[in-house]
Amino acid sequence: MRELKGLYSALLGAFHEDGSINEKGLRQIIRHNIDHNKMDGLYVGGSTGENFMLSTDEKKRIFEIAKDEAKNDITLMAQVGSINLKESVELAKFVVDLGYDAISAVTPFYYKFGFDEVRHYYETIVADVDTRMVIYFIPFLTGVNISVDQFAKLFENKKIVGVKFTQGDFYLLERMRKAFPDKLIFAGFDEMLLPATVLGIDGAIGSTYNVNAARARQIYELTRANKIAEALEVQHVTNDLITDILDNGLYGTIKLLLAEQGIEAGYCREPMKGYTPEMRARAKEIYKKYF
Ligand code: NGF
Repeated sequence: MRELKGLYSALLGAFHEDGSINEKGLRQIIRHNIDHNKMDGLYVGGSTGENFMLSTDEKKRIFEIAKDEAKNDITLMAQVGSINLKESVELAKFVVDLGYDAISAVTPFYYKFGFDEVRHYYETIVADVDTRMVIYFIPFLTGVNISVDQFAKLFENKKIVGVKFTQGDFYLLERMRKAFPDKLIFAGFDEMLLPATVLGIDGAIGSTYNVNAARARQIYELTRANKIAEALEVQHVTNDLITDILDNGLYGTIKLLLAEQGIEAGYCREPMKGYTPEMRARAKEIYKKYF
């Protein structure tokens, strides 16, 4: 079984201006993450992949393209979560058949699901697949909070091996680390990679790693080597970059920065907005400033 620990790029979606999948661009982004960024893994079908705006067939096509391009060159984790549980089950089977190394699922969102419903959701997704599940915990977007005691109940299922922790609550992160030394914890906020690493995460999954992989690797390795002051210098530059990216529009700006490197990362999917001339010009400035 392949090691799941390490740094993952949350794979961007690549779309043509009409919203259809840009297969050539998607393949280029995947290769860039493998050959240039030297990532340990790719997180396919997450927020960064604009997954929640796609049809089931489009999600499947992206999972297929990613596996076809990456082959066994990198660890592949597929985000299959959806509030359509039947779709999640179908996607989980689909990616396991494709040979993905692990699955992940966002907590069910929009309706105010109780913990029993959340637990039923995860149990149902993993029931008929032989794979490892990483819970995607992102309460600021889903509104779903899970306590340490509730995580303990979810982790009773041995197929549920970890959590992608996209949360700024470091008290909770420390409690989780202490309570679950054998579970995998992946940090989800790139701007907090250093403190999350201090607290003993097993890896990280992020959107900005598509363009800022070298600095992310430095932060992760320097912190693990206890060179905190040096790591902090790199986190400072990284956070200046992330602040500029967020100001200009997160996923669109990352795509424009990749375009500066000759990668056809394309457009975002509607209703995310297209590129204004100002946004394009600002992305060029950001590129010059940081790369
Ligand atoms: O994009 C978001 C949502 N979060 C990502 C990451 O946690 C999402 C994070 O990298 C992810 O891994 C996925 O599912 O695709 C941020 O973009 C980054 O830290 C900048 O805030 O907000």
